[in-house]
Amino acid sequence: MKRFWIACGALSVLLLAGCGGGKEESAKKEEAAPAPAAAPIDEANAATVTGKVSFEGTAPKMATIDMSANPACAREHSTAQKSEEVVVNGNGTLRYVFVWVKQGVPDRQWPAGAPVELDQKGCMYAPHVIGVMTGQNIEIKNNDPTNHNIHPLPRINQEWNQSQPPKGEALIKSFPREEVMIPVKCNVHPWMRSYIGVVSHPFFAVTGEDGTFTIKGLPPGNYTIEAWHEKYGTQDLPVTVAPKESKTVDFSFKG
Ligand SMILES: [Cu+2]
Repeated sequence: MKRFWIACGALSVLLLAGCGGGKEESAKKEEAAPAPAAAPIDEANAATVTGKVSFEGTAPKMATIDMSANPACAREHSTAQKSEEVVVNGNGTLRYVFVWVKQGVPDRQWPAGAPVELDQKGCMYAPHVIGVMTGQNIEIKNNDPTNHNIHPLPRINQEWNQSQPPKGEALIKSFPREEVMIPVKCNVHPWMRSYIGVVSHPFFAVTGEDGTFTIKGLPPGNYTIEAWHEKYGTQDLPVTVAPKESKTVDFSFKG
């Protein structure tokens, strides 16, 4: 640490600049290290990877959530809610699997999409799993007549928590670093749980009611596709796509 400050001081003299990581300095850093040259994305040759995530075995019984201590939550439901940790679809596939291209995507600046919504409805997060790009906005809504306190628990990004009043204004948040996955909890309602996948490119998807995923717009190349599930962990599969090619990559998790 001492050495750092000495070096820092010497540099300050040379550069006539401070060493506190001020706004000006970080702006300079960004200028000094731009993203790799942004050749136009060759959409005409883009490839697609699709697939499904099957579930083998017996689906575990999910715990019923007891909201009785929080009438404002309980009143929002006509039937008891179950944990969404494992949701097996009617067609034997697994829901809420985050599928992303883990390796092989060219290092460049990819355009981020519109904000992704994360709602708090009936004291449940909806949807249970979302994906965003680094820097892409997440619009966090509170549709409930009660307070929530949203609290992401990242290991790489910065942790924060913020309370949100009933039907309050949406919070707009983003994460600057790639992180698969960030668990999210509510400091008020211990059963509330969601996951956010943050990826440095737009090639990711979350399985829904039919257990399938589609990743479009991939440059031709060799990739590792990873499927992540909160209970069953991760699986990686390789795939090679030629220009305009569409390939299928199927995953299977055992219960
Ligand atoms: Cu809550």
